[in-house]
Amino acid sequence: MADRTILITGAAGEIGHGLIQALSGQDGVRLIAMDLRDIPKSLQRCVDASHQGDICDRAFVEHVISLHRVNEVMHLAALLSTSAERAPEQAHEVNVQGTFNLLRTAAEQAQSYDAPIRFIFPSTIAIYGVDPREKTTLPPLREFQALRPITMYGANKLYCEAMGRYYGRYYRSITRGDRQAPIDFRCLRLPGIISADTVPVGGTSDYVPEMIHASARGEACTCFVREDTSLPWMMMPECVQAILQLAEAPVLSRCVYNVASFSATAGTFAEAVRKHFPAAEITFETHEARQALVDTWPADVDCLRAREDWGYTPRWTLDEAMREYIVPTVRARYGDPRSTEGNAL
Ligand code: AKB
Repeated sequence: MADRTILITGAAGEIGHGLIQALSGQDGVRLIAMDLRDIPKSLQRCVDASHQGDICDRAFVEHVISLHRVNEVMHLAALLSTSAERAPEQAHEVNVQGTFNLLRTAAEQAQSYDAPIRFIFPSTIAIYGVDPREKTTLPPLREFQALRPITMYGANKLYCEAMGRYYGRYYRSITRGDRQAPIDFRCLRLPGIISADTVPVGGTSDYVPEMIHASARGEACTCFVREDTSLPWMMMPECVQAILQLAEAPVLSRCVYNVASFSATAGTFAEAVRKHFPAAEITFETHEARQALVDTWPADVDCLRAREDWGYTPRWTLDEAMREYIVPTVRARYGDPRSTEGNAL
């Protein structure tokens, strides 16, 4: 039997793709993919089993977890911030009830086999809520500061962090005696993530990946936030590596960790993109409601605890990431936008 049987929810999403590619074929690892959407054939080939279905359906979640005797969950399925503001009740259902179904079922399975289940939960900078007037003067936020989300997505994720901590530390504390808690809950608060392979949908930090992919395809792009809007960022390979490192870390002093590689404004990204794609047509036209969301997310976060506890280290600065990761990958994908030849793929 494999040492790790990992259930990946939201497997067909951006992070799911990256994680499955990184874990596929590793010794002692069985991968079980789950998604509401069709799981592309190219991903199905990299996993041991895949299931299409809804994490809100408790019977389905129970069936998959017990069928494969899952001992690790990487729970990526979620409605992101912009989608969640468009359908807040549905977001609550997916982001909270779906997470609860997974935690509860995993806890039951852990108890029946008397072995805790590791549960990796990507949270977000949207759990923070800073005063927009103070945003650019605040020092990088620590994990316990400014926990006042203004979005449904941020509120959902913050609550699920607390629910995970409960299952990981305090579950049935009055009656449990000296038995260990059923869930080994580990959470990263992710910044804006940029993938050179995929374009995100439904997030509010999507303006940077949109700008990069449109420019690489030779298309014009309108950025929906102001040029001076700053957020923390990391590249997809760094995100995947951080999730794997956290999942494999032996001992942790806490459940929740900030991670990010650098902080940058939308204007700085536009300059970096123009440097590599001189014909890029990037304009700025503020969407006030979406701007208001990112104005409450911190410009930077303090990652000291992740560095100390499990050796998190950013791999790239913005310039390095453009040079070593983004530009070569998008050029291989779309071709050179100045070329008159048809673009690849
Ligand atoms: C979003 O924009 O909703 C996400 C996030 C910052 O968590 N990318």
